[in-house]
This record gives sequence, C-alpha cells and structure tokens, in this order.
Amino acid sequence: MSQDCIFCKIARKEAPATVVYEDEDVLAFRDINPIAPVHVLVIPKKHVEKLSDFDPEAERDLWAKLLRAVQKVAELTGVKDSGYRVVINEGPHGQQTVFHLHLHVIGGRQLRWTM
Ligand code: DGP
Repeated sequence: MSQDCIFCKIARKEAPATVVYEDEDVLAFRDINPIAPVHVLVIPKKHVEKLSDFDPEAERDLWAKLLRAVQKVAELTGVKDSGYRVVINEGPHGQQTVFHLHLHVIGGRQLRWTM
C-alpha cells in the first residue's frame, strides 16, 4: 500500500468511491470522470504502479481475479450482452494519470475506436 496513492486510499476506504464489486484482493468502483454511462475501474487492492510492473505469471491468481472482476462488473452494470471495452493505460504515451494499476470497463453506449 502506498500512503499517498488515491486508489490505495479508496481500497482502504479512506477516500470515498461508489463500489460496484469487491473481493479480498480486488475492488471495482465508478470512475469519477466517466466517459460513458458505464465507466468502472477495477484495481488490485495492493499497490502496483503500472502494468509493466506487474508479473502476470507470478501473480496468476490476482490476474485471474482482476479479469473475473471485469466480468462481474459487466454483469452487475448490465453491459454484459451489449458489449463493453476494457482498457489499461500505461505510462505517458498511454495517458496514464493515476499510478496504481487499473482496468477501465467502459460501456453503456456505442463506442468508437479513436486514438
Ligand atoms: P488513467 O488515465 O488510465 O490513469 O485513468 C485514471 C482514471 O481515474 C480517470 O478516468 C479518472 C479516475 N480517477 C482519478 N481520481 C479518482 C478518484 O479519486 N476517484 C475515482 N472514482 N476515480 C478517479
């Protein structure tokens, strides 16, 4: 856990968030600045700065839990059948702004592919 990280604070319940799904290791909550009717962030509760710091083989169980949480979020928010997008922004060119690994789950409207 990082003391100053806003997503660590949300994971510790020291900062408010609208939680959609939670288990022991993973939290999913509504993005504060949604770009679609459904915009949820799925995070590991433990601090991982970015995708390139994450070892999916060493962290196989956690990676599986993160993907399971994405599926749960899609079910709970009603976008499972209509479709949705899952995004991880990485580093400066990827426009990562919060340095705690998170998966965006975006849906609830027709999405387009723009860069
Ligand atoms: P990214 O660019 O991938 O690092 O996206 C970070 C997202 O996090 C961005 O869409 C806005 C969201 N966000 C930033 N601060 C907060 C916060 O305090 N609460 C919530 N719910 N979302 C936040």
